[in-house]
Amino acid sequence: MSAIMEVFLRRTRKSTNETVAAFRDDRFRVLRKTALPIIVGLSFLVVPAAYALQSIVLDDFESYEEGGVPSKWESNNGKTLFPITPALMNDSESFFIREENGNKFVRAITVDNAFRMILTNGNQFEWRLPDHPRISWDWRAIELPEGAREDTGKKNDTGGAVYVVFSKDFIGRPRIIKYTYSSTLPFGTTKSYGQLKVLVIASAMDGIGEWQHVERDLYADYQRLFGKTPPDEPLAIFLWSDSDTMHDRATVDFDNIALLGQTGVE
Ligand SMILES: [Ca+2]
Ligand SMILES: [Ca+2]
Repeated sequence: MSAIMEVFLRRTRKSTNETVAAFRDDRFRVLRKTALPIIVGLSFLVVPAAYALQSIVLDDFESYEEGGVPSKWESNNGKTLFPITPALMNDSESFFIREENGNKFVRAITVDNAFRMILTNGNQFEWRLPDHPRISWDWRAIELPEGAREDTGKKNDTGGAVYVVFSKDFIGRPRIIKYTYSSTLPFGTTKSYGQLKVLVIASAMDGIGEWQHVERDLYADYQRLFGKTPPDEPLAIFLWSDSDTMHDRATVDFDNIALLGQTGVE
């Protein structure tokens, strides 16, 4: 266990001492597959070769057996990381591989509980942000904790979230952007929990039950939320689900977690 991992794993399921800073921003965009904007400019045609790097597919879940668990990923107990195994799964937290129409994905289910899947930079993958400044994934909310909202501690559950852990500050607190599929808050809402910034990029207000494609410019998001340039080597990525505060349940599917180069849509 590295010191860095120990630091960010101290960030647990509940946070306090918040300040409210919710606002909307049209720059926050969720790109639905059916409405992917086509933006082709001259700059696209003259992109330097150095930027034309291939995407890093962190997981498309096709390598696993249906009904299995995503064993490439790890979970944690306090500071200790360990691979995900079927023995970790139970009635209140399960992340199993499902298949529909020939495509496999992971289904995150929590019932009055919380669970995360972790990939660590330098362990399961190698990532330099200048080379791959964007992250993308597909997700589908099946059910979300009723009434949950990320801006209120007594209701703070997120049925599905993706965390990007960037670095730690001078006293060791991890700097994180938590991208959420919110039960109640509108798209574009932000909430600051100190070094943990929550960004609502999908909302049940706009519906659930359909696959959505998400693509985020991590430089732009970090600059907006932290007011500075992000570090070159982020630490980790989590997939997350919790329903423990509302004592409810959540079911969210994840697929195609990838890091993208500069070339392409922006
Ligand atoms: Ca897949
Ligand atoms: Ca919670």
